[in-house]
Amino acid sequence: MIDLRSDTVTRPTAAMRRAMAEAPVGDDVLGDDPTVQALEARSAEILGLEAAVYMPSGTMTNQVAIRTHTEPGDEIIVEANAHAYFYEAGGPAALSGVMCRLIEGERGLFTAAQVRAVLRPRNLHFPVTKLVCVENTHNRGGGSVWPIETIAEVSKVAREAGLRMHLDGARLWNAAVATGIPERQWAGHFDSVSVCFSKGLGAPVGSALAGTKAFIDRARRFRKMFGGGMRQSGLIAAGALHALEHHRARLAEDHENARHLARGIAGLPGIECDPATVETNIVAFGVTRMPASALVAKLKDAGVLMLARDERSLRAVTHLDVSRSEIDEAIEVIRTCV
Ligand code: TLP
Repeated sequence: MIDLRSDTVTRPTAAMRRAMAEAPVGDDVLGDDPTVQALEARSAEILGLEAAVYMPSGTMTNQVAIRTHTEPGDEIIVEANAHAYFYEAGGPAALSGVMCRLIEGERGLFTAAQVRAVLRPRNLHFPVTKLVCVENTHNRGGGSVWPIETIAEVSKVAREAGLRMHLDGARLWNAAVATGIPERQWAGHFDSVSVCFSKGLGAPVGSALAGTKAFIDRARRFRKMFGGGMRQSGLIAAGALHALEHHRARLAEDHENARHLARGIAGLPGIECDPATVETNIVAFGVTRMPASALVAKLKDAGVLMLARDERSLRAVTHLDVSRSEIDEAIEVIRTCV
């Protein structure tokens, strides 16, 4: 099977497994795991923020961030297709008791003017707005990358209004490689940043939430409350540390493979794909002659796995477990199926 469903499907490499097997560990809830501590310190350093905390998933880092920034009854501003709103099982309502004020973005990206348009005056009728969430790269936007100037403008409007800024940077590594703008420069516009090790970086488990030391101290309490306190988690953190040092630069290969795939399927009958929109490792494309689920089933029978985004579009994600020749094979399979 050529698995293009997600970059989450990658399996640890032999070198990563060795690093995991050899990692020194301890009880992390008791503050004793040196490998988790090393991963947290390295993550904070790469992001240029004071502190970081390791968690089991990107969903947990986003939801703990929202809980840490807010109180029940508050409001957060979030894009309508953002993972934290769209794919996290109602977490903001269930776990933080907050209201979501939605902005409709363009491929997931919105403007400072759109934020300004939803700011509320202080008035006893209104919820108190606390947070603006940004996702970079944007998953449902098709791996789109924000112009850093736009983030700076959004951040300026948010700060002037006394709002905090959270970045869902599950794929911030991809944005950094695609633009040459280092992670810390993006992170500098935010109060909290979530990053994932289990997507393009290829580690088996985990994400980190970073921010000021005071913010991360408070977030640790919510991680415990949400059930994310882990014990000898150095075993999995070692995979993440290995990925941070060895798998960031190679994301450029995934981006090149994604563009290659897009060029290969653009113009096929019943496929709507604009290679110019492929900025990182996600290829989102439309299908016009059959329902997306029907194409997904045909592709699966022919040995290629992809996910339907809705009934009119699919997503293919490149990652370190698919080679250029497998992308060529996938293009041929798609050609046959359509
Ligand atoms: N995204 C997954 C699915 O949940 C859709 C995927 O296959 O792409 N933020 C962003 C931007 C994400 O894309 C994801 C995962 C998460 C957060 C959540 O990470 P996990 O799966 O670790 O909870």
